[in-house]
Amino acid sequence: MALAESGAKVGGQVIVVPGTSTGFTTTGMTMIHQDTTGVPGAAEAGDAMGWSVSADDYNLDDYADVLTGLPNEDITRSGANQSNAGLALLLKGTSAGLTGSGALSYNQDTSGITGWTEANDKLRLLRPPHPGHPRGLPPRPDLDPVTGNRTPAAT
Ligand SMILES: [Ca+2]
Ligand SMILES: [Ca+2]
Ligand SMILES: [Ca+2]
Repeated sequence: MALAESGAKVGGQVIVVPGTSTGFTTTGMTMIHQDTTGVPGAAEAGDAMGWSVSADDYNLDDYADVLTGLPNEDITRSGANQSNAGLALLLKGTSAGLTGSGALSYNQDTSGITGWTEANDKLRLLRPPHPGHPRGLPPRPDLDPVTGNRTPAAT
């Protein structure tokens, strides 16, 4: 289970609470934020990391990963600060749980993503809901985990 919570870490965080046969437990609970080793950027007040969370095995290694949105992350574009442009972070799941190592960051200036970074874009999750699925986001290995675009077929 992945939880987003405000009021704990400045800038927000994602907390993974392990589930057991008898319910959730704080044993092995993991908190990841922008000051966690390996996570791009830095935790700043108001970033709102965890505003959105989506757990899925995005890289198909059988460990659940977490895609989380930071709608109030500032992005520098062409030397100018774009306030609240927004960012999405993809956090990697491992056999030992969620980790900051290998975390990827995406904003509208990331190669392959349409549009560009502007103030108050408030980009969160880039992956659109799956058509026909009421809650969206079932595993779709044929779709780019971030943009939702169909990935080119291997040749
Ligand atoms: Ca930040
Ligand atoms: Ca994975
Ligand atoms: Ca934009």
